Amino acid sequence: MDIMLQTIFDNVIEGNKNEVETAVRDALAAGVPPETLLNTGLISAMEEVGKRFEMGEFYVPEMLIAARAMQSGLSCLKPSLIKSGIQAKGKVIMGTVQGDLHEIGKNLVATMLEGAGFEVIDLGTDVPAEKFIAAVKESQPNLIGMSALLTTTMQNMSKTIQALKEAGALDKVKVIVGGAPVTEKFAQEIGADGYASDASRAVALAKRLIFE
Ligand code: B1M
Repeated sequence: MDIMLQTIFDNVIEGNKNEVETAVRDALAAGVPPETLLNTGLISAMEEVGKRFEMGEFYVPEMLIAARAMQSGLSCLKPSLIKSGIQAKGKVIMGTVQGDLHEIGKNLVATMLEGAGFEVIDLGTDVPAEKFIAAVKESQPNLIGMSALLTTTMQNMSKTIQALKEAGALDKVKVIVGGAPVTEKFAQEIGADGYASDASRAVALAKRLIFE
């Protein structure tokens, strides 16, 4: 791995927020493509953090500080990921479902959607069905994006879709789902309109569902 990417990777794992910010800025200034920084530096570091957690080498606090470092890196990268001057193409409500506090993937999807010209209303994490319903009624989006990172909370995607249907909030709105444990098959089973395995596929899916 390139030395700059290795520095980002190592500092995310060690939770060194300031070093990650500096390394991301230096790499951008040196002309490293933002997508490479994102995938090879930041995302792969979080995958390594997950592996260490599974092996019992890392605990929640280490995971948390690594996540903070990753978020800082992502913030530095955000302006480069978002291309300025793009006209909004549609409105998307995003949230991590109830019981789930994981936000990095959801934030990344939101950033990439913004970059593609969508207006994104981010409801945050641990979002109950009622909050999605209220947001649909208030903002009338074209699309709802739900994220879940836990096998226990992915079931809440199904409950949320059900509640949205019962409230008549899905008559004109499509739903897409994603997150590490979520699959295409699961998305179909729960009645979602689409599934994407990563943020750029989520953007392509959103465009397809809204404009085709
Ligand atoms: Co948690 N955690 N965590 N965690 N955490 C995982 C998910 C886990 C796989 C770790 C492991 O065991 N290897 C495991 C889940 C196991 C399971 O359910 N099968 C786990 C666990 C167990 C837990 C706790 C229960 C730990 C505990 O307390 N004992 C606890 C639960 C808290 C809760 O939510 N109620 C917990 C807590 C945390 C922290 C708070 C410490 C922290 C989150 C901090 C934060 O987000 N601010 C955290 C972290 C950081 C992780 C790992 C290490 C990294 C997640 C991440 O940010 N990845 C994670 C291990 C892993 O995933 N390898 C783990 C980077 C991110 C870019 O990827 O979110 O997958 P991801 O998003 C991807 C795609 O999934 C997709 O696009 C993104 C890439 O482009 N995507 C979408 C995501 N959402 C999408 C939506 C879409 C489309 C695509 O459309 C709408």
